[in-house]
Amino acid sequence: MGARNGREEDGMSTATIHEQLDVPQPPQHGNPGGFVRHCNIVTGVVSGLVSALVVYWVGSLFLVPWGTTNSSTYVQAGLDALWAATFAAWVIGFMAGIGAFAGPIRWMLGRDLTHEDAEFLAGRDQGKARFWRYTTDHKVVGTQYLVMALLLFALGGLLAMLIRTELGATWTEVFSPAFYNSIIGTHGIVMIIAMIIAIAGPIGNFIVPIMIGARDMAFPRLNALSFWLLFAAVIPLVASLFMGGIQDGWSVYQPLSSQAPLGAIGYQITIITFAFSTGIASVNLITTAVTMRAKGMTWNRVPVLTVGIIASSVMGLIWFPMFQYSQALALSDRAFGTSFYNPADGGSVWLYENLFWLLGHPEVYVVVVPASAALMEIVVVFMRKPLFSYRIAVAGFAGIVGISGIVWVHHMYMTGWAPSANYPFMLSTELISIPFGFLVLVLLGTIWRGRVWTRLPMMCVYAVLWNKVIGGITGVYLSDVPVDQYMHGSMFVVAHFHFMLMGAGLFGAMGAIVYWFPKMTARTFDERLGSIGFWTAFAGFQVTFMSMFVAGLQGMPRRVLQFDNAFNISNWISTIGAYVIGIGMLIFLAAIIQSWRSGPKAPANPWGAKTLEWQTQTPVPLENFPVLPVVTSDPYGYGVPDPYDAPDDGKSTPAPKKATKQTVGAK
Ligand code: HEM
Ligand SMILES: [Cu+2]
Repeated sequence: MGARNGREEDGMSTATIHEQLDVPQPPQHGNPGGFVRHCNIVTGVVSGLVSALVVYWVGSLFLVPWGTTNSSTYVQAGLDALWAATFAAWVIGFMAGIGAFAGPIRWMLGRDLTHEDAEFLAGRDQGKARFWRYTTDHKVVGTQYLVMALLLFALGGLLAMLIRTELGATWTEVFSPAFYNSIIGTHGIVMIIAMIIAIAGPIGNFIVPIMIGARDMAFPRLNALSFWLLFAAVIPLVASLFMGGIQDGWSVYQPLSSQAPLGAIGYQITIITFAFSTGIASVNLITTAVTMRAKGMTWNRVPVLTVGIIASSVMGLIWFPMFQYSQALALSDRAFGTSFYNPADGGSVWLYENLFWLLGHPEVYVVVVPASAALMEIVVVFMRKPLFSYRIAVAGFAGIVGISGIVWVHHMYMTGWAPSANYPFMLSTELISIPFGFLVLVLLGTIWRGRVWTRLPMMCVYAVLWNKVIGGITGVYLSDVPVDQYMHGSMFVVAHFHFMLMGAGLFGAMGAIVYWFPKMTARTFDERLGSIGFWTAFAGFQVTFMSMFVAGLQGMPRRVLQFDNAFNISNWISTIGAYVIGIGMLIFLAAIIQSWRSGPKAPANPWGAKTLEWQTQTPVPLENFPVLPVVTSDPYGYGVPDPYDAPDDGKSTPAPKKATKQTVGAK
């Protein structure tokens, strides 16, 4: 990507510009950062726990006696209200303790943050401590999201191993039915949350601002808020595992969920809080991409990853509130005795299912679209070829954003809600495979006749292409009403969405993490160990879910503890496959941890890539660019003779600058 120096040609820092532009600075009160200097994750957790305890105690004076677990319907309502208030107190108390409200409170008190305060909040000169604080630097927030995603995948993966252990042990029952139910539901929702943040969180936050030539996100403090809200949101979900769990699957259908154990309250508070976190993150990503692009970066020069992240954020922004409402109404029915979903009092369970799936389906594209966009960034670098068609890629994303909101009823063909609507939704569902096909076409077109440089990120492209085709084709089968009449609720459906969410989403995210690892961690990723882990997991994945397709075709229902012996063989094979996934993922995780801790230092541009994030130093300075770049061409001019195009192996010296216009001081 051609770039030249911007306004800050003479290396002026933001502070100097403020002075020159005479930006009035509020007086500095005390040390930079003020109250937030004393806040971190520990003060957050303590403040959250204390708030929860106080609210529980006060509540137990008025609602139900301290320590009540559950009994009659009347007491149940009081108990639900008590725990809803306790979990809410945890979230608000934690956010206060980590310092999330310091900025707005100071503003209200007329003591707005100074430049020094902002620099402190950005984590300047704080070393590793900044990762445990309410830090606004997008690179820190991106790293925090990466660690959170890894933790959630570890929890979701462990639960998956337990599920497969139960299904593989056909001769006995390993877990109690109630606990097994909650493992399935918790596995599902934990993995969904992990997948939603997997790329938009780490890479969206760390890489996108640099990729568009900006110094930070549009709203740095909101950025930190979105991450710490996610942190606070996860705790009630984990707690719910010990409060009877989520007994009715990740979709927590009504009216079952209104009668389920207290764990359901934890789930509801988690989703309500998580929806705020994703909403804030989506607004931030979209505003950053629209308003913070480097000079010269016109829309047709915006890297495709950024376009994919915008598309995914738009879908999240539109549809996530549906999920939030669905749970807020469920909570209200349990704690305040309303009857939104209670047919006996004029409510409707179909209202719940519609609200849930209005998010439930677009959510799969919130996962798959960023993964597809990331792989497009990777394929051009390792095929050394321009992207097959930038326009078709953008059309694919736009098509998915548009159609993804009008397909949700394919999850409700069998509910009896609106049989006459089934066929129009069958049509819209099949239509979405067209823009989805565009994304596959762009990858294949770029691979076609390219000079492949086979490194791990490129291997992920091949793996995801295979999984996408299997997931896509089986999706078309299921979108047909007659087929779904047979397949609905079977293991075939489970295998299909794993091929999409995990096969395309997770394996794509693994490729993206490896590709941007050097820029994010300033370390070189151990590709040998990583490849062993990746391909082991990939092989296990095929075995696990291909045999689940078979079990589904044989008629095996999902979410069952006991089943007919006819399904034994496919379940044994599937369980062995799952353990192989587990081993592969552990090896891959070991490669991440080991490389991050002690991998060789990474050069600024190990892939010889052209997007802006590779044109700045590694480790990336707090301001991202010593001097803001100005863009003069699109980012995919690969294969065009350019002596500057050599991968930075740290040995060969780059060509003299006048060859092509590049960011001054990047190297
Ligand atoms: C280690 C790999 C994984 C294995 C072995 C695995 C296995 C399973 C199995 C066997 C079920 C069905 C249980 C049943 O209905 O009887 C299931 C459900 C589910 N899985 Fe996974 N899974 C894995 C990874 C993932 C990933 C990465 C996602 C990403 C989103 C995911 C999302 C889900 C969801 C949403 C459900 C539905 C839960 C429900 O019915 O409420 N899984 N998984
Ligand atoms: Cu769907």
